[in-house]
Amino acid sequence: MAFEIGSLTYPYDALEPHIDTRTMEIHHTKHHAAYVASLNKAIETSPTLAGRPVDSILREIQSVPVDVRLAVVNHGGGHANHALFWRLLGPNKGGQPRGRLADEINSTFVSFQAFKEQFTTAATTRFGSGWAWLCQDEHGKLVVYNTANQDSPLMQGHRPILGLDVWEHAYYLKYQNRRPDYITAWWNVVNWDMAAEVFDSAR
Ligand code: MN3
Repeated sequence: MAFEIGSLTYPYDALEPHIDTRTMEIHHTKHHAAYVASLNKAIETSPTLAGRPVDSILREIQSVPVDVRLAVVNHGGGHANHALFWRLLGPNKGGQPRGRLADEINSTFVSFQAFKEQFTTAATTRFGSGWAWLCQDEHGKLVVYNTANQDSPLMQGHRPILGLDVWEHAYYLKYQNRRPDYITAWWNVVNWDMAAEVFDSAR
């Protein structure tokens, strides 16, 4: 069973004006689709990986055959990262998390505002292409950082709770060189209920 990009739970224009329709469409049907196609191609030659969820493959990246490992890091990471990214967006979202995730953010980062600043810095200062993350580390503690390219936090035993794609393809059509404006806009479409669900499912 080959990997698929899946469909979004909202239309491409649902995140306007924060993330524009054309960017959403190209990002999903071209960029995400390309990662999935390349991942499927890599896995074709490694039957031991077939049928396994991508998250599980990334968690055990050291057991992936060396000849396809880099392809799986890049394209498997690309698939897993984007699949999570779409789930964590939605129209009329933003605001702040509630419940256990909110409590954990407050106790770890002092306040939601302080967390938001730390995350924004991680997203702004990622040089070149990559992602900003809120993750649970191997001890279950919340951590904020960024990764290069499509490197998934799953590869270091972390569980991503919230991820922001800061590759230029994610924002260039609307924001050009203004990554900070894209980051500011993105906070308005974060689906915190979904992030809380991801967080709670990690227990
Ligand atoms: Mn992307």
